[in-house]
Amino acid sequence: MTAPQKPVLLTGASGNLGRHLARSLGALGWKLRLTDIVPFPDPLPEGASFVKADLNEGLAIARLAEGCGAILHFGGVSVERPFEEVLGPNLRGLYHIYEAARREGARVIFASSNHSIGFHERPEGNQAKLDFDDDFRPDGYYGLAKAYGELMGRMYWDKHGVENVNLRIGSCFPQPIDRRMLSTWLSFGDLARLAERCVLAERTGHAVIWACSNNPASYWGRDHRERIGWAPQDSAEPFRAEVGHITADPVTERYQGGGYPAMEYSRKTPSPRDAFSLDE
Ligand code: 15L
Repeated sequence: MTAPQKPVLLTGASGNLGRHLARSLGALGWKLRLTDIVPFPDPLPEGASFVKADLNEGLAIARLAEGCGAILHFGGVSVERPFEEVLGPNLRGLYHIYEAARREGARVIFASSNHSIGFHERPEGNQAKLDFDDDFRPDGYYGLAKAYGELMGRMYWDKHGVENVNLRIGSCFPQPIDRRMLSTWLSFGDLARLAERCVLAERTGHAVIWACSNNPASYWGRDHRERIGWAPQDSAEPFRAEVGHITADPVTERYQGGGYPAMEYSRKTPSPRDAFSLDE
């Protein structure tokens, strides 16, 4: 079992994914510094500490990151919310994370989301899958903040050499619960193995990973998984018979982001497949 030499900071530790990572990485003997704006609800894994902190507070984040070799940034608002609620934790908070990483020479592993590209249409038949370097098409303020986070990673890599891996997480739940998740599902096991590789990989540079399991119905293609040394082991396919239903909403069913593009949607007709074309 390999553990990183320096402590690893995990933000959003009290959230669903954070709790799972704390348990899995703690069990590997990693020295974890956990933080969240709400108390950690579980018994602390051996070797872990918890400090309550607000991502809006730069000094608190800087102190938490002291001596860390990597930051698993899973904190912030995790669903679509009004702009003002996203602004502090997801935009200013991210700046605090990257400034701390720059000072420490730490790598950032950023929990981005499929909602940074959620307005891409779902590929049908033999239509091309989406690659890591296709355009962002955020499907709301939350997805927009994730795209901003990925671009912040690119800027800190270009300007300061801060390494970062951006995980475009699909749907990380105990099991897929609707048809879309046959494409987007990420198992907890695959997430933990991915986080482990992101921290332990020798070099990452600025990288983007489609964080979904080995789903035959995936919408997503090329990314940097080989550089990280990660291959998903689970698949949504065995759940197909259990998740038959599709929604009645054409906007939800058209786009990769599912229900998010449909929130507050006010167009009369869909935007063109190519974002820069005129309406068809
Ligand atoms: C996300 O980014 C959310 O955090 C999660 O709650 C799900 O909505 C997921 O995306 C998804 O797209 O299924």
